[in-house]
Amino acid sequence: MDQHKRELAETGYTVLEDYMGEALLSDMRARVDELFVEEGAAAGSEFKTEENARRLANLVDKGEVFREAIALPEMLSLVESVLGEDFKLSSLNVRSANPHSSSVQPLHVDMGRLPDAIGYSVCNCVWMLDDFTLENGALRVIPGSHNWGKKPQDELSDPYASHPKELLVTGRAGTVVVMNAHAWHGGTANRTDKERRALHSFFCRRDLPQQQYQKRLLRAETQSALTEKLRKILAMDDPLNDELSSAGSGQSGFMK
Ligand SMILES: O=C(O)CCC(=O)C(=O)O
Repeated sequence: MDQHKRELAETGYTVLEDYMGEALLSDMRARVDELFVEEGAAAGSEFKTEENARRLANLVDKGEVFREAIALPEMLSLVESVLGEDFKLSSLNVRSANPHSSSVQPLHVDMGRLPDAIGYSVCNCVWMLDDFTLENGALRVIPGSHNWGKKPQDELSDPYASHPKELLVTGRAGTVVVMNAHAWHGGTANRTDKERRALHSFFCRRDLPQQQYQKRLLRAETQSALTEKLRKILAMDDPLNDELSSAGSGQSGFMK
């Protein structure tokens, strides 16, 4: 774990190979596929839709398998190494890059945020539900860019273009990438005939609004069954979060 923390601190991301285990992976895939069918054209609408990708949102409310995933200790300890102990889940979504989708996401930092006087404020975990390959829309990241203090849209003439320093993060389904989300990153084109599914567990520092205000989105029966640990991760009992998140100001543009 120390090695992962070092990598995350130095390069801005670290890869936990086969972290999910077979049961969690197959349960999550099954639930994701079921939700895409159930929700049809409305899928992702609590958050946003994206050309060339299908999305699901508000997943804490939509399956035990998702609640299990966001409480896994190694992942949380890596998130804590970026954000400090006062962090919370900001949103839990799926993004599935469509087959034959030629377009890439622009290089971006999540929520358009730069590190501030307190430190880092955003951290994203990308759960590979399919193998990420050089062809199917793997995540690209620019190592070290979390410490540049700059946004790609202010620095690059074309944030969609490939960058000389970018690396493609490939891996087997079941692998999880923990990423300091101030690092410049984005999804790439899927040139295959199969979808590329990923779960994003996105965390932020306590003083920021949640991207999806959990207290408003979770059904009463989901809320009443949450463990203490989950209540903390979701900031269910934090008046500051109610103040910050109830206005919905955590939603942002095209990406996170
Ligand atoms: O799904 C991916 O590979 C990355 C997506 C991403 O960076 C985003 O939607 O903000």
